[in-house]
Amino acid sequence: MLGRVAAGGGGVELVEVHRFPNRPVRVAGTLYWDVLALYRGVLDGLREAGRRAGGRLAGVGIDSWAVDFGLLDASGALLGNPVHYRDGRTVGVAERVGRRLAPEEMYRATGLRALPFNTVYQLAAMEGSPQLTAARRLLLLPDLVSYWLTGVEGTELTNASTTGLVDPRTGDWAREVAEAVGVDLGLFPPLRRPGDPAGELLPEVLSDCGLTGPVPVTAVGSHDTASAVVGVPATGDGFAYVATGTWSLAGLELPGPVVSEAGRLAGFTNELGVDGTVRYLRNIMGLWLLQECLREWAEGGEEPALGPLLEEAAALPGPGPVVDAGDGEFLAPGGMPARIAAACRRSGQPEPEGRAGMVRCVLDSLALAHREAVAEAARLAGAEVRVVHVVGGGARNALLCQLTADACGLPVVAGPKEAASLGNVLVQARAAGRVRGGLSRLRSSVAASQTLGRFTPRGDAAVWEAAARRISEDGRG
Ligand code: LFR
Repeated sequence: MLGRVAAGGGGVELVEVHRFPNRPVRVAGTLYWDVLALYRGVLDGLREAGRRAGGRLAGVGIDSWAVDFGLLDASGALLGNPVHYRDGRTVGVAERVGRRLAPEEMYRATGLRALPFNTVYQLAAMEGSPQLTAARRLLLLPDLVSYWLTGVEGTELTNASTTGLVDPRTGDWAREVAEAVGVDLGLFPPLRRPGDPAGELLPEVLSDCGLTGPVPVTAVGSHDTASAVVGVPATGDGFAYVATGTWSLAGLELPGPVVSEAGRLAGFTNELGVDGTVRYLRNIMGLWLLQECLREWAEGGEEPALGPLLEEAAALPGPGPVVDAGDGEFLAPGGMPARIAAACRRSGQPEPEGRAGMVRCVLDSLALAHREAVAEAARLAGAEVRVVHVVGGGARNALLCQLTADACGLPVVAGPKEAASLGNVLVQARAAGRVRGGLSRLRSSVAASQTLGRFTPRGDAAVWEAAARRISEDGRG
């Protein structure tokens, strides 16, 4: 993404200059990220951005999904392909780690929900492996890309807060947790915060990409969700957000963590945001459920068109059968329509009918999960919510936005789709002195320059309460 920020921060513009596929690869039973293909995509993108900007870029910021990492040896060489957080290596690991440090204590120290793929569990799954034994450095994915581009190592804090090794109150490592679970914190380079300098593009990168130096790299909210929440175009407080893409991350921005046993049991996490904020949210499976259905329905490598399916789904009465879209049983890839149908049967509901019925079931289930997350976050944090902002790829899905408004019984503001890139660019622009002020200032530039959709709740919220009851005896994982 090439961003342009008007001096004074009046407007922010984004142009997509390059898009590349992110295709994980299964090798000998392990699901890996193809990290060099991703890095090549980054270089191609920088080259194209430079071409359109006359060879000069004022800065670069990097964000990606969280928790995953590369391990380096003493010479700085990557020791293996980073493993995908959806890989099965962490199955049962949280329970094993829980015998060393009780889950209640771990939550009290980190405020982080025990999702199976948290970095701390991935490291525990690797305990004693030759790779971990040889490792001298651990770089989270955006930090790894940053290291390759600049030669400078660092651990960006918002992403570090998803490792399960950070105390959200201090913004520093939770040393007693690391010690109890046997993680060597010396693997992590020093922490840096969004806005901190993170080096300059290396000469070889400049020449490979046809750029004129120096090009500074700035730490941003390198966790995509941290950047996406910066890009929420809220014009006041009292807002909840749903960052929807492969995941739906639904919750509140708070001035500090809420670490309570009730929150732990309800599956809420405290992730660190830009400017010392906390995202109090729940991970919901998100459009992954739909992506996996489409992948399953592909014929000759061709997925069915989503547009007509959404139209048909919108015409169905709803909410129909629903599943718990927060349930970890949907984490792994493969066989999604059958798994969703089985979950409907288990809770005594009919199976969704046909492909449109399945699409509707996924969207009803997501809307329901958004409703529950927003309402429970507000209750647990003692906050009031007057509007829900849907940002990320799902903001383009009008049916999802409308159902979310209906289920929440609140107005939904939809967009921008590229909230994470906007948040990334604005934090860079502020570090460079082009924009001044806090998050509300950055958000007003987004609100002023992006086209947003608005959805008013329809119908009776009681139908959503009834839908919630249909799956509540399943329990929340
Ligand atoms: C969204 C996201 C979520 C995180 C998940 C795994 O892209 O970053 O916030 O829980 O991916 O890293």
